[in-house]
Amino acid sequence: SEENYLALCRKVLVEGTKKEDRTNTGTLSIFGHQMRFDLQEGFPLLTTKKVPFRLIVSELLWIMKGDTNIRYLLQHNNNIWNEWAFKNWVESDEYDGPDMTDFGNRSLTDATFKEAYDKQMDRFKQSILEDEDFASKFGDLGSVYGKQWRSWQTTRGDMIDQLKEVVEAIKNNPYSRRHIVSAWNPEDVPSMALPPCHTLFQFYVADGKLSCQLYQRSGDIFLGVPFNIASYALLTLLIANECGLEPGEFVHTFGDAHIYTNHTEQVKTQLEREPKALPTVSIKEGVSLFDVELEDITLEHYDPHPAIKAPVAV
Ligand code: THF
Repeated sequence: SEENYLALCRKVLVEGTKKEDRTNTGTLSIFGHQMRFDLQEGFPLLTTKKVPFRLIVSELLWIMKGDTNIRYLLQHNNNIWNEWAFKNWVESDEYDGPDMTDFGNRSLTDATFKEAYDKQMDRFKQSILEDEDFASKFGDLGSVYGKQWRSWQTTRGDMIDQLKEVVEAIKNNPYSRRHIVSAWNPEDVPSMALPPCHTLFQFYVADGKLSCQLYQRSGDIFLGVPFNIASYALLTLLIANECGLEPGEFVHTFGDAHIYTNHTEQVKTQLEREPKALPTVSIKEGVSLFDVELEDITLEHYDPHPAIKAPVAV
């Protein structure tokens, strides 16, 4: 239940080690943790702050389509991957605006810079949406989840559609212990801006129920993890639906689980709140996993506490 998430927050605030990180923000961090969510109890979208469910759905559908270009996300008003594509552009020869080095940190501390950054980011988004060539050049994030899940490149030169294969295997050989999808491709990692945080996941069938376990190498507890729980819970619902199974549990296993130091006040605010009843998610009758669209997925009875804003570390 949501209590598992709140317990993780408390644990990291109390026991976490101060640790420098790639983004120079600083974190409180622990290594190795596991949470379980029974999907029969309701849909695990946090209620102690409002989590924007439509962004979770559009991101998951984007990945499931095998898309790696932020254009689809922008068309659905989803800005969560913008910074990564923006980085490609401002570091390229084609970029002609003011210097954007270390834009993530500078836009937090320097108001004048923030204005310039916002202007360039708006220009970037506009170009991605309006200019197809620009989008294919700078909107593509490379070998991220969509690529690894749907078209893993083999050394033989062909592709593996891991998502399709795992669904077929769950249907044909449900009790197999090999229902694995890996996003971690050691050959691609050195050239990636952000190597996959969701390294690998596995499905498990027992008593007519489908469970899923994710190994997350690195988890941004305040901003990313609420998205990640809901995203893999939704994926489990969609695959269970496709395979004629009931949803079982989502098991969330972590490597480095951390709270960014500029999120600690927000976490404390959230911990003062009382969790409410979990919402439910319904999927339109008869829709197949590979054709599902945003409007086929409905969130019901979601009555969260207000959103809590926090800056994302880049
Ligand atoms: N980088 C970092 N530092 N943390 C992450 O969680 C993360 N992700 C993805 C890629 N890089 C990451 C992107 N996922 C938000 C949520 C998920 C993200 C990125 C950003 C976010 O800012 N959420 C806000 C709402 C945003 C909005 O409304 O537009 C929130 O309050 O929840 C790991 O998946």
